[in-house]
Amino acid sequence: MEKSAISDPFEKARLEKGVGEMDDQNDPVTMVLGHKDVRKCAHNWKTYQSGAEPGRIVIPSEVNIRDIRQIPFEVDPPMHGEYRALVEQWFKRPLEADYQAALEKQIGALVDEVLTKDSVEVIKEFSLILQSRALTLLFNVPFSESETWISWGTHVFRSEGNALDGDKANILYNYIDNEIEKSIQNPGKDLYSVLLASEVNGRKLTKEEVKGVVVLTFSGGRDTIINAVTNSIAYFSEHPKSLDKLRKEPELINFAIEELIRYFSPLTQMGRVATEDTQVCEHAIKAGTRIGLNWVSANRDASVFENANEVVLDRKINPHVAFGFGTHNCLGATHARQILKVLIKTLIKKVNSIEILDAKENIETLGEFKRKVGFDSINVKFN
Ligand code: HEM
Ligand code: EMZ
Repeated sequence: MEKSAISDPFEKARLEKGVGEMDDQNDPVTMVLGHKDVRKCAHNWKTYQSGAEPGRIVIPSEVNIRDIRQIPFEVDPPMHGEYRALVEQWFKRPLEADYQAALEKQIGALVDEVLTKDSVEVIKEFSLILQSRALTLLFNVPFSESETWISWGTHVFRSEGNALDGDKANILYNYIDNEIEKSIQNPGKDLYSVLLASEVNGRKLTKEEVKGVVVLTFSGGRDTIINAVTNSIAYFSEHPKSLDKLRKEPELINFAIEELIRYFSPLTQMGRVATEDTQVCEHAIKAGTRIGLNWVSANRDASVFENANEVVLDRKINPHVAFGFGTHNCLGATHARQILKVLIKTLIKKVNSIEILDAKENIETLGEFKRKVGFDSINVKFN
């Protein structure tokens, strides 16, 4: 099998039962697997809430390592809408020409650098750096901040081997507290200052609320982007013809981005807590227990996607849910799409081929299911 291929472990359960069971730190999850059911449950925030105990809708649950509520992610309507309205425009800035030009400069320089090396470990020497640098644009802070962020590694709450890591979370929290104080003393045009100046329900946001938005901006867009970038490099390495096709027909790039995101689905699932006894696919869900909106399984649903297990680069109708669905759909999607667009355009311009030297897969275990997320490490040579 190709190294860049990602198979679908959920097919049988999706077809036979529509759900799959997994335990997570003694707080089991009923994973919803079909595209229609995932969208239905994501839409139904009254029955399946996000505003539970902070950390509980994340799988693996983060209740033991944080008590800060991430905003707007762990808030339900109507308050969710109030918060979201504050940041919606800010998260659309990646569409601006200046933002794109800065991204092109950053990614161009990084690709030039890796082209000079005999071997590049893509995660640490490419994707993590790319992600951290690009995030300085979203925060609107100096480029040099990215050096600190790179030192945190690929996940802000997890260490090597994926163990939840409270000490690591504290590094992030202390950093953010400090940045918030700096912005209070000296307001600027950065995300912290903008949030500190904004109001909900006629009052200023509290420091705790600002922190809740900022933590989410750091954590939501980190391993997801790193996986998307790394998996894209692996894919184009093994499919040079796809890169040629995009070189000749750049009008297909936007379709290719959606298709790669569908195929990789960098965020496997997100949980919700049931507020009442209910059912999914005739499977009882008790009030107070968790379901998982399994985006990755929904994105391989053959009743929606023809040749669901293949990358169809120019797939035209692509209602994937890799960025979620409904109320909480990904705020960072504009930034993520822009990164992939600039990455692909830069590869087209500067890179002839990419050779995989060796790779170690990153496999998530979800009950009986084993899902490949991407790589723990992957060494390549850029030519
Ligand atoms: C929400 C995926 C990149 C920030 C979500 C959700 C998904 C997702 C599936 C829905 C969660 C839910 O329904 O509970 C992804 C993927 C990404 C990506 C696949 C990259 C390829 C980013 C980036 C940022 C970000 C770069 C910011 C820097 C957020 C935020 C939310 C969110 C703030 C919550 C929105 C809300 O609650 O209204 N993301 N994400 N994401 N994402 Fe992303
Ligand atoms: C949470 C989540 C956000 C969580 C939209 O997803 O991303 C995960 O990587 C984090 O661990 O805390 O921010």
